[in-house]
Amino acid sequence: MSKIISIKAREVLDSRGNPTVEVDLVTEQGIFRSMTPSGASAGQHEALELRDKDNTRYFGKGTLKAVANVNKKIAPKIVGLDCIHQETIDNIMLKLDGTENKDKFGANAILPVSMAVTKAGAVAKNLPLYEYIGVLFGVIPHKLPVPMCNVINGGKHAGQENSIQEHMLMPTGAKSFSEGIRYVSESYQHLAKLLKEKFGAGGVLIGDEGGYAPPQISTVNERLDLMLKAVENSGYKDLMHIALDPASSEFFYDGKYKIGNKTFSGGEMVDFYVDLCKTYPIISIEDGLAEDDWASWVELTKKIGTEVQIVGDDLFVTNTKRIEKGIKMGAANSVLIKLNQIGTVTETLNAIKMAHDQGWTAVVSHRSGETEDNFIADLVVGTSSGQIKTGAPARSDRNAKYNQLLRIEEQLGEKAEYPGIDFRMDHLA
Ligand code: 2PG
Ligand code: MG
Repeated sequence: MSKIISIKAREVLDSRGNPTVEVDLVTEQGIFRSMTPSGASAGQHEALELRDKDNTRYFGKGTLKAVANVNKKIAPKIVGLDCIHQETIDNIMLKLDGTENKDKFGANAILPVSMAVTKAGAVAKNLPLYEYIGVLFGVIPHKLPVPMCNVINGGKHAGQENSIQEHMLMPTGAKSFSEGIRYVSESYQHLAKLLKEKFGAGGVLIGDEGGYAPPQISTVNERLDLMLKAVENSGYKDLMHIALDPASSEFFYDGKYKIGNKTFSGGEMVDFYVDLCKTYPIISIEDGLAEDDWASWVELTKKIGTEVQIVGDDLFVTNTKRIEKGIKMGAANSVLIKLNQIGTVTETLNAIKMAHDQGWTAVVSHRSGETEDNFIADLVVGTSSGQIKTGAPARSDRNAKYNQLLRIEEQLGEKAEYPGIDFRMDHLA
């Protein structure tokens, strides 16, 4: 038995300086701490993030209600249980909440408890966290992910309107995770050099996810040209691909998409991506279409889904009901995975399973508002998902995850595998 002795939540700050919920869960084996991240370009169908709405504190974004829900309502029902029963504990919290969207407690109250239970369970079983997640998920983990590193930030993460949100490098030609993250880091430094030469110090403003957010350029072509130049200057030409997350629900108004001062119908948006993929080595597009524009998703997947990974984030919100619908319609071929979109570890694992069972990929992701909690690094290895997006290789809220992956790679030693360019093919291996 590894009984949960106590659970205590408190309000702490995330990477944007907004309040979030931290939980300390105590067993005889120690204190297990987890924190909830928070999105800016959040999907409308996500589980509820409970905010106090008391405008005298943190502009109404306080999390004292969520904290109280953990301390007063969740903890009394969970303390005394054995932490190795992840699914049972998650189900108890779901039942106590009793709503479809975690409206009563808030996903930001439920999730840190759920993650802390997983961390305690791993220690109770004397396993590293990724291996324990592997046990819960049903794989023997040895696969490191190909990182998607957001080196140019746009959209809401950079204070820009009607612009593509994330421009990411994927080191597909590297031989290992550590080599890949080095390629990206060196390219990121070269990119800073190019931006400084072009625009001076104002060119290297940083966005929410640690990437540059140069206000002087706004078109996706200019951004991608600079990224490719930086990659070339680093000596990694042909060893990197590009992934995009336009987060297009943010520039979708009354059935039309607006980028800069150009307006696109769903069909025109699809053609825009088809053309862009002809010009640049793009291998993954997330949220190219808006969260309820299912028909355009189907069209994009039909047109380029064989060559390009089509990832649903706001579309699926890590929710098996929406993923199931997407699978039936052929609306994508990949699911973005964010724990706090759904609110428990068990439901997150089920979402990944559903994707993998269909031969779809799953991309484990951070939020734009992050914390020092590096749980997702173990999650991506523990589920053999093979891809993680967690920002630029800069800022400790982002590098906390990359650094944990470096440690896991070291621990796995000879057994560690890195899928490289085969990240879509062998995610079931
Ligand atoms: C996204 C995420 C993370 P946010 O859109 O994929 O990059 O952004 O957390 O703001 O929703
Ligand atoms: Mg997204």
